[in-house]
Amino acid sequence: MRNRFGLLGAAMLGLGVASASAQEVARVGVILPMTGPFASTGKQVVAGMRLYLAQHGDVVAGRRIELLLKDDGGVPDVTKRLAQELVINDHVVALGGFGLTPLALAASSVATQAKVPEIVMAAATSSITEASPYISRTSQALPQTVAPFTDWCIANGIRSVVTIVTDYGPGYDAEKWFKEPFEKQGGKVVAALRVPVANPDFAPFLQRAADAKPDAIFIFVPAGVGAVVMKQFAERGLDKAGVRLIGTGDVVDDDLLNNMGDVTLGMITSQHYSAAHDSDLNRRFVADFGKANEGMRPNFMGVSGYDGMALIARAIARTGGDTDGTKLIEAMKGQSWESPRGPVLIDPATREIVQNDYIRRTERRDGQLWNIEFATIPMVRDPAKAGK
Ligand code: VNL
Repeated sequence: MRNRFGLLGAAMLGLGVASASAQEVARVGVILPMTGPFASTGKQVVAGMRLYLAQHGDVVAGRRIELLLKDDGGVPDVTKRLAQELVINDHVVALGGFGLTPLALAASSVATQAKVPEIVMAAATSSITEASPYISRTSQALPQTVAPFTDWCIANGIRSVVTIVTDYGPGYDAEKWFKEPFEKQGGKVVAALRVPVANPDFAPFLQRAADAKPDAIFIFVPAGVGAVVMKQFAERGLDKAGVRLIGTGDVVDDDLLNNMGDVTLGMITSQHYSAAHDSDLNRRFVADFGKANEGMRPNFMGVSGYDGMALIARAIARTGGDTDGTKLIEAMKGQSWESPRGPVLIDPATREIVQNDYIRRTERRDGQLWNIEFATIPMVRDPAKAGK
């Protein structure tokens, strides 16, 4: 008996040592709102990250990637504390997630001081990547989505617009990057309305906008909020009254779109990802994402989590398994690959994602609602950083 245990013990010890040296763990700290009003974003991003590892394997250059998921509930002070704990106690090699702009900004000083890459996979205010030289992004910068859309509006006879945005960073970006290029091309923003972040009631804003009788109402709200907008738009009878609503894809995000109903039919939006994107890679992404998540459809947050994980894995591969934070962020610069959204590139100068913008129309196909891409503006750089 003794002998057998002795042998077994030695064998286990031997195995343990061998696997530890062959595959050292590289932990990635993932901080997301998994509870509260933005939980849909947290759920999407982490599902995307996990799917990437499931499809590609979790060992890269001899490092086994392990995700440590933390819920910040959407509270910036909590995000910062969790980032500190993950860096100091868990020795994470990178931080990922960041569901909202204030949350991404809250962690930026931790990334800078600890020299640990912070990969933003949801938040979209342009200035975020300028908050730390250790920040890169796989979601979007709002101006990337909005500025090209104004060209489409002008080309399609829209001349007067009321903008409605959520009253914080990405909303200000959307408002500004609609107004400036639109007016430069002869359009006019006749009113710019801002709706509170917490418990928003869109009805009075939609009514005010409609009363101004613009050619269209342009709207930005963060992911997870669009269903309320569309419900209140329909309740006021504004769709039946012929009021034209256009916006960023955040309003008709794929996670919620199918339950929004016919009010969305024909809506034109601009964004970098639709689950209906026509590529083999995307069809496989959507199918595998659904299989792993009880039929959930990926939205632009899901694909950003997937690509955020891709970026971290590609950087570890490029350094040959060296997880020094400064080497990792360097190794992220200039990376390019095919994403389920289309081609993407990490701009080496700004660490910002460069990607296609698509103009889409919401349509019913086979009984389901989809955002069908019908025009592509290729490889858009964040115009807010041009010439900086
Ligand atoms: C932000 C921007 C958040 C766009 C979003 O969804 C979004 C942000 C939560 O920067 O806070 O769709």
